Amino acid sequence: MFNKVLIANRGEIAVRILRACRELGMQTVAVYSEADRHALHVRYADEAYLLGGAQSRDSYLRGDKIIEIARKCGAGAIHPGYGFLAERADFAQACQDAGLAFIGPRPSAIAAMGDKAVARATVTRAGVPVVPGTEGEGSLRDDELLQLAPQIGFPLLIKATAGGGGKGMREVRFLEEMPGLLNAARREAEASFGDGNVYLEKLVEGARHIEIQILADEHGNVVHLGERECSLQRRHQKLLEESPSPFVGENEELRQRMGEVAVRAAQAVHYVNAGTIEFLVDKDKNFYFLEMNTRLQVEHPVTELVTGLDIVKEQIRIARGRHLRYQQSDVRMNGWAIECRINAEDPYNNFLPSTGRISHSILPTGPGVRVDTGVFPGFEISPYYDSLISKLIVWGETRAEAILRMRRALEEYKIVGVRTNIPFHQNLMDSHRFMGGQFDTRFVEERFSMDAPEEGRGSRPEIAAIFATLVAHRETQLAAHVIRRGERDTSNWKWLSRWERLQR
Ligand code: MV4
Repeated sequence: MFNKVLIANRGEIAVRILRACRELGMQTVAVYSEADRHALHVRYADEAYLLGGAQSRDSYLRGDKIIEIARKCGAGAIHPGYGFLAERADFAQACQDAGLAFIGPRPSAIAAMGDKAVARATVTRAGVPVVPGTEGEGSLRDDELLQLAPQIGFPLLIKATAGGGGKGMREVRFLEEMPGLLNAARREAEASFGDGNVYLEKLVEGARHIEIQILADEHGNVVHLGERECSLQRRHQKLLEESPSPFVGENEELRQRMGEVAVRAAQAVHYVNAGTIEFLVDKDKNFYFLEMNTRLQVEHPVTELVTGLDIVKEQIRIARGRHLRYQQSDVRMNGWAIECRINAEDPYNNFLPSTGRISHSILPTGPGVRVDTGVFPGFEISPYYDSLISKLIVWGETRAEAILRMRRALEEYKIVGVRTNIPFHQNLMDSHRFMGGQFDTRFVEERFSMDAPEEGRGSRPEIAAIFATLVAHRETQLAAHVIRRGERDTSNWKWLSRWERLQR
């Protein structure tokens, strides 16, 4: 039985996992890259070991080195977080071979769900609905796919079997354009995954992306923790998630059916630990299995806030061989939670990543507000990793209260030094379609536009420097004086001039 855990990740999720370990009384080990010497997860852990260079392949992807460190320092388990090694069956197997607990599913479950064609075939046999498309687990040649396409019907999608995240995906509207698109999809899949295999699915238009969180122990017990609405995304990057889904809402019957199907999909691969089943849900509320994510997900906190469960602690308990302490009927969803992903990117410039040092920041706090972050003032946002600065998560009794609370929290949030997508989220909170819960996966890219940027934004860097200095000296007082509830416009620029007036 382990009581020392190595966290094979960085950023906000490494800190999140460290906190769960701390609460469970476990000892913690961090690993880090050259770029992360001063990172929060390194400071937070009991011990920390350098892996190598800033590039992921020299550090966080070095499974061999990570296992060696775990053995040397006496860690009994590895938590992979998300990304990096989290869904590598070979890494999970190597942990097992080294006598280390992998805090996640068995290698066989990762592999079965990692190949999307195998996953489709496996869950279909378990009675889980999938989008009509090609069947079976074997790889199909172009001539076979071209022959099957008219039976499936157009428009359809070519998808990579090794895929996920939309890579190697192509929309086909008619047969004549299919050979070229097959070529392009195979090439992209080969370049991204080293595997050019593809399969076909009928295109479901105007669908929502709704996923179900499940937990499974080693003794055959599986429960679901309700759904998350994940349709608000851009180029396959989720930007906002909520639970419940406004589309499922009060429809307990739909929630229950989706939950039962998700549990069946997990059971089909003898799943253990936390996992997520992604569904496409069409206008008529038909739902179809898309894929299963065999890891802890970025957006897990919204489920935590509505169910009151700590998913990471549950993962650790499960990996220690414990039984789930509750049945499906004990799981209740209470209130509403929304998560905004705060990214270092410029929403006024095509969401271009923004790098640099966070000179100052003020985090929103107060009732119903949670911020999961791995950065702090002085931290350098580098181009080596994803642009996630933090996750701002709020809880409210109702969706309306959660939205109002999110607006309040976004106003309080101040980040100086890099551009962030906070203005995007503020615009989104004001959007009538968002407020009405009327959006699908195309909404952000096709129907949403930002207000014009505020005057002066980005034009006077010296003011940013002055502002930063002022904040450094008067951080708490400044916040107390200037931030008033209900003031919509609290951009850094207006905030500065108001502060200056107060000083006169
Ligand atoms: C689909 C689909 C419509 N019909 N499959 C995108 C990434 C991959 N996980 C699956 N994806 C989709 N598969 C069928 N048969 C639409 C998407 C899709 C999507 C899915 C979830 C979240 C956002 C999306 C954005 C565009 C397309």
